[in-house]
Amino acid sequence: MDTKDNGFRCGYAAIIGKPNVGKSTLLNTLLATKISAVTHKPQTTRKKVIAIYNDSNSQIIFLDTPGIFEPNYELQKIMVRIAMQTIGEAEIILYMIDIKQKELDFYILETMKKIKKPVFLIINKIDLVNKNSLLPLIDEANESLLFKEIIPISALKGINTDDILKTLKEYLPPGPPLFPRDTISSQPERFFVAEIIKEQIFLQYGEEIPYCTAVYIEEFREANERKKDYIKVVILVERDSQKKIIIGKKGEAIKNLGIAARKNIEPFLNRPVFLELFVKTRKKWRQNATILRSIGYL
Ligand SMILES: Nc1nc2c(ncn2[C@@H]2O[C@H](COP(=O)(O)OP(=O)(O)OP(=O)(O)O)[C@@H](O)[C@H]2O)c(=O)[nH]1
Ligand SMILES: [Mg+2]
Repeated sequence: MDTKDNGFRCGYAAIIGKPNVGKSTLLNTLLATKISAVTHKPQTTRKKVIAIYNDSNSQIIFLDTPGIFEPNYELQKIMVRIAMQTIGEAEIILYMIDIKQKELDFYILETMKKIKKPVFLIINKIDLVNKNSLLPLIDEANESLLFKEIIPISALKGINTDDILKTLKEYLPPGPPLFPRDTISSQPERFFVAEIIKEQIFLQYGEEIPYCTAVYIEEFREANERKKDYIKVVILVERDSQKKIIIGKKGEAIKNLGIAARKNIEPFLNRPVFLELFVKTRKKWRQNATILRSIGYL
């Protein structure tokens, strides 16, 4: 199909906002695929996630970002930097807030003022409140004059999410697709495999464990027709006590982690895998630029 002169539209849209507002959930709903990690805990997303929406007359490259918040240590600083840089890469910004937030976040609003790009305000989780409680927030947003569009949605229930696609297409520049139209991401499979394992760590372990943990893929060997892919995964922790918790009594916890991760990796890759998990202690890895670089954060 010739996509040059037939009204085809293509461009980048970044989803930004505080941690836990539902950015990654929106991405999954818009793509009707589980692509970005979602948990009930904040700071689930640490790296930019690229997901490509394709239909007959558009290609929208969505950039999911880590939440913007006051960072305390190097890893968190990097996460916020990634989110801010991603704003620069997109044509349109989807600034998402949680309806329960009640008011707009001052720090992020200040940033919005400096952006010379269309910003949509996406008010998420409207399934949790009655419609009337939306009105003060919409008034405040209108008065700020910062937003080209204001779209209340439920990312989880898929309420009004099609409006985002429809409206985005009106703002995207005309032009041919930048990626092949059957592509769902420009990031490699191993990136998503690490994301799935990290998601399971967030879901299965309590308190500080998820935040002291990083996952990276040390080896990813694709199998020939009969065998399974072999994936060797390293889970970094900061202390030996955390390593013990990850492994659990008689290795029970890490075994369950492996099973749950594999259950999610196999449908994603659409093939069976052999997953091997190793835990390594690296003191203060979250502060260490060399380690952060070696595991792909810098
Ligand atoms: N009720 C309700 N819950 C939602 C909705 N959207 C997301 N959630 C929940 O909010 C929590 C956080 O969702 P995520 O998509 O991980 O949020 P995020 O903004 O990507 O979070 P970070 O990656 O940590 O910045 C999860 O428990 C979601 O199920 C929604 O529309 N309604
Ligand atoms: Mg996220």
